[in-house]
Amino acid sequence: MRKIETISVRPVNVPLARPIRTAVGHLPAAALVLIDIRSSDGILGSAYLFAYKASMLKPLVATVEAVASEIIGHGADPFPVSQRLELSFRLLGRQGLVALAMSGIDMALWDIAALAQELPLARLLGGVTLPIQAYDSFGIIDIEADRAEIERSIRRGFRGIKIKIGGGAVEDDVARVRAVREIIGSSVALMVDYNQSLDPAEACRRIEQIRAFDLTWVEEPVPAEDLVGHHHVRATTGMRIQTGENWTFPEQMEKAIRAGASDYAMPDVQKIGGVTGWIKAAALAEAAQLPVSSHVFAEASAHLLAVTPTAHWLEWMDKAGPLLQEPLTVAQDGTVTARGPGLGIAWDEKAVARFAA
Ligand code: SMN
Ligand code: MG
Repeated sequence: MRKIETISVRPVNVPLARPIRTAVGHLPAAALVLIDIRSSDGILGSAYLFAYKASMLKPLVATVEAVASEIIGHGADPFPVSQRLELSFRLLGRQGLVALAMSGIDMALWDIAALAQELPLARLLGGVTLPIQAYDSFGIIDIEADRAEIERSIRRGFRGIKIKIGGGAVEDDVARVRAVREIIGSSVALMVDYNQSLDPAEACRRIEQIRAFDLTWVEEPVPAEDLVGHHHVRATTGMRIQTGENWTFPEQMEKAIRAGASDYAMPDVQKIGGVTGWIKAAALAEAAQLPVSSHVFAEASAHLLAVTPTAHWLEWMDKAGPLLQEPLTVAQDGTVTARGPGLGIAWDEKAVARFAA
């Protein structure tokens, strides 16, 4: 049986081509934790986690190492490992950094499983690597300073653009949405993301002000855990609501579906439980007829959306690209096709050393 021999966990801080401004905080760089699992037959499975804040790198590294200590020397098959860890952490609870650690280890183990067969993950899961339509994801934009970058995204072939809004006056939201709609024209999809910054009444008020701009979705208008609030905004405004990046494991997705919280689903592979969690989430979405989009993690998400029955959009917000020997790319038609074998993650160790935190 293939066993888990060693697990290496390394923090890096990767400068972002576009720092991410959101209504609830700004991210100047991508604080990532790299996970490398070596199996007893010498296969190296790699994945990464996004810590959001540099201050969380140290605790996240420590948490991944603590969770990993429970499985060193055990079998490397992802499904029994996920079951073992679920039981082992049932008393503490699988949330927060523990959930991220489990998801990251799961992704690296699936990378090993696919590399062992010399297959792209999507093929190991019974699919093929497919071109997935992608939207270019911006933060809160500065209309003049970011105009050229948005025009460049359209020239690169993106057929969707997302901007973050909120955090200021509704007039600022309207000005930004109007400007982007004018820049991209009527045939390119436009999504907005409030990053949980409003209460339901204010969300309804603001949506009335921006709904004229043909929005594909309004994302996380209220706090992620406020499922009743999400449903209220959806039912009151009739606007298509997107949520899911903060669902921890499929259980939270199921609760959101039951609450009628959204029209779409966007699980985040580092919170939904890795590849193992995503497979379950894709089945829940199909049963509920919810189109599924990804949240960051383009490398793993491109494989997973290729085997997601209701696949919708891939979010393009490149974080790990500068660390990879062969970064993922966007085709001229605005699609992203997963790279293999495995997850398609092989580190450029010189770059990793340069950005070591
Ligand atoms: C987001 C992504 C990455 C960092 C902060 C915020 C955002 C999104 O919620 O959906 O792009
Ligand atoms: Mg979001």
